[in-house]
Amino acid sequence: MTTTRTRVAIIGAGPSGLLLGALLHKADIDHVIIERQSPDYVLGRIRAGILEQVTVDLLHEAGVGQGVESGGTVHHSIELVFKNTRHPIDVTGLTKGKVVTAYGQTEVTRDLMAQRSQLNLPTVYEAADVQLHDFDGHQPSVSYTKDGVNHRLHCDFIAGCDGFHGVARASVPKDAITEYEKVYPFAWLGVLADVPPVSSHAIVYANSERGFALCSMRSMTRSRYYVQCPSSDKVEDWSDQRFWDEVRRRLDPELADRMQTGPSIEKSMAPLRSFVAEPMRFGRLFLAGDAAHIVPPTGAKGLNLAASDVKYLSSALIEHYKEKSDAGIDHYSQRALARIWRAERFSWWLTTLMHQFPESGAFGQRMQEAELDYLVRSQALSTSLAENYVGLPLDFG
Ligand code: RFL
Ligand code: PHB
Repeated sequence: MTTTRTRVAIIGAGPSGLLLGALLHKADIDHVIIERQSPDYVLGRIRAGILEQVTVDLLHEAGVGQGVESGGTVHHSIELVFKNTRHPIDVTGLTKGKVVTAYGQTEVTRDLMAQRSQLNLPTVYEAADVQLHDFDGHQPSVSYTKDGVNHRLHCDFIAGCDGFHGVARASVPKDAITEYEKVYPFAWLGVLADVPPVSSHAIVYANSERGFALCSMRSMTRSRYYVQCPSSDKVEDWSDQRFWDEVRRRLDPELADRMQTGPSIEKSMAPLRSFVAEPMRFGRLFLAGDAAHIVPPTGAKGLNLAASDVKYLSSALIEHYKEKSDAGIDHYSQRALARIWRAERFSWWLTTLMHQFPESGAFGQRMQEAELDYLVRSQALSTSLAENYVGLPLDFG
């Protein structure tokens, strides 16, 4: 058994853990990241694609803004398709100049990983049997096994950045945590392909009687598409041909005609869920990102919420070490949850508006179409969509 010490033990090397590590490093606060998987496995998970300005600013603050600066594509609008017709929403015009940036989670993760290895910051990959100890007391620690050797890492604080299925939230006694959850009765099937995006200036969100479809991008030569499908479907049920045919049927005729298709380089299913755990602090343990909350991906908020949690948490830890004040630590949970619930509402609303719900039938479809008709004609509703899409400021009243 080896024994070491650090100030902050971070569980999980997804975007939350890596970004927290980068911000702590900038403030000279030593930390170790412990990750269950290998770097290649982490990079192989294709997920988010849209970054709010708050997230882009944080990447710059963390010293990894170069990638998004050169490889990201700024979007000023989104396109809503319903009743086979496309309607642009002028997001920038409705939000006094705000934008979002198309830049993949894989790229964000790769940039953060590259910085860590360049700076030689400690990351333990392929750590097995990770366990959290004594976070309710004064001497927390994390134990794990690597290559058959047992290790124990003593620390001041533990940051649980280990995603929805991680060990951190599961280590909290059941009576100390309240969980709120909604599971949707469908999933998204996603395909990544090396074809130019059908719309490079805006993400396309399509409501159709056959279900939801989304056209997104990773670069001018790489696209990401999704279709709503039954949760019971398997990836093997969907040949590339079936997938592309289905996307086409859910778009307006012009986009359907213009869309270029090609062999998938990744294809995966994602269940849709809304979830919040309260609180997000338990003594010397903090939860951040998907470890504490999940949004359905429709609103593109998951990674962005992870980034805002990490901003609040890193500021709180920096305040603790530099200013000897625990005010930030004491307010972390409340501050993060206020923004999280707003994003939960937006993601739930957009999911409900855009997807086919098996139980609501033709009446439900007409209600969605009436709301979408109203939305694209109403400055008030379009503004509400736009201001939530670009993301709330870190400190909103
Ligand atoms: P992650 O990315 O799940 O990383 C957690 C890490 O912890 C590791 N881990 C452990 N490590 C040690 N010990 C254990 N016991 C561990 N258990 C787990 C895991 O291996 C992993 O490396 O969580 P994090 O860092 O909080 O990041 C959250 C984001 O990944 C997530 O919110 C987004 O991907 C959500 N999301 C989107 N968010 C956006 O902001 N914009 C988007 O456009 C967007 N699109 C999406 C999405 C998520 C999707 N899926 C697949 C759910 C599109 C999709 C399809
Ligand atoms: C993506 O590019 O993966 C993406 C974009 C927008 C969303 C969800 C996912 O709302």
